[in-house]
Amino acid sequence: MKNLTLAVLLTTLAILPSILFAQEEVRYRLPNFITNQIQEYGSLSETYPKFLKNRGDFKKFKEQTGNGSGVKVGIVDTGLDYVHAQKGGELEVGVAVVKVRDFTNSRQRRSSPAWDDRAGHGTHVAGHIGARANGKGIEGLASDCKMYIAKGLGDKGYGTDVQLSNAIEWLISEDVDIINLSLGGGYSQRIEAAIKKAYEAGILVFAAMGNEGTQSDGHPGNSKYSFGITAVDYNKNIANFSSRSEKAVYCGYGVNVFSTYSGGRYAELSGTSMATPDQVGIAALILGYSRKINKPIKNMQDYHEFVKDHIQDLGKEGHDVEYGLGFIDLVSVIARNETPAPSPIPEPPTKPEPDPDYEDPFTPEPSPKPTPPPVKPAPEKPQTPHPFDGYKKIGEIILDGRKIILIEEVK
Ligand SMILES: [Ca+2]
Ligand SMILES: [Ca+2]
Repeated sequence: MKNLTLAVLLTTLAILPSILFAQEEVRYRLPNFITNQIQEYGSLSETYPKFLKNRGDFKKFKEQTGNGSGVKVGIVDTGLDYVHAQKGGELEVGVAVVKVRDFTNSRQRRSSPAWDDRAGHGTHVAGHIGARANGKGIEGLASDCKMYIAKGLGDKGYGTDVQLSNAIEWLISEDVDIINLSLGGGYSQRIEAAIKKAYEAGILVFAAMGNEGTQSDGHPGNSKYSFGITAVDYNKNIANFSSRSEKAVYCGYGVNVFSTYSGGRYAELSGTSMATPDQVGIAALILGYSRKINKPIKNMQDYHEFVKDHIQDLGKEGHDVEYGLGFIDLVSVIARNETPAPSPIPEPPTKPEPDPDYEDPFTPEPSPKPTPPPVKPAPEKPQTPHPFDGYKKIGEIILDGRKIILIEEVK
């Protein structure tokens, strides 16, 4: 009898968490983002996008900060493009991307795994943060960071709060430092609980404010456990589509952002979905830098303390609904903390070691004949002024309600 009572008690306890969340599933989605142009793979030598070039001497600040080295960035989005992810690709698995996992029960296809990004959005976010400096495609903000990709939004850009909170829980268990949430919806207790847990674990959570173009905000961008991000153009003017909110904390470049896309392609997209990884990439640099100078940032309060005197106030004086606290001036953050290098002794070159965290998502597949990647000589040409130079428009298609301009190389 005693045992039975215990069994009943244990069963009741097991049910408790689901009682706590006795609510309907909440559907979350990508904020409506704007697709400007798409470019085929293989046509780019490495390009430095404006989100890098518009911040001054980016090569110097990448070097000074450590380029995100050792910083673990989690992304909950539509997955990772399989073409870009394959070894030798732009977001080569095992270097920039450490782990990839599907939480949406997407279909495993003959041509690609379940975690493949068939929407393009998640790959765009990932490239903005961490596309490798590998001589092709683009270079991301913190191109030496480690990315953990959780596919919490399915192939049509939607996910339930159950899928998304599972994805966030996984990232917490992987001990990531930062989480990117370029998504939004109505309030969800599950999501709130998951990001509160991340917050309490000292993870910096960044979330998109939404693309309503009005004073409004989505969850979890409006949560006190996240940094809500609005979008500005390269002149640091608020984007017309960006949601405005009292809950906005920082703003980031989110207009005409050029990054990696589905099918091995590249695309220029606009949205607070793009402004969020812009701030996550900057945070990865700042976090790595804080460790380098032995003032490690351990939580969101620390982060705010570290940057607060280096925020360019925009718009109305002080905090405002359009820009939040403003635009973080990375160069100023470094200049304040930078001391003249005391050691003239050059450090011995370190050999790259295999990453213990690296989980090869390709392992289950028996590898066919090893095909050596085509060795291309490093392009001698200086970088092209704009990635679309030399292309002409050949048509337009509507995909998932978004206009996509097709372009082709002009020979
Ligand atoms: Ca690259
Ligand atoms: Ca202001």
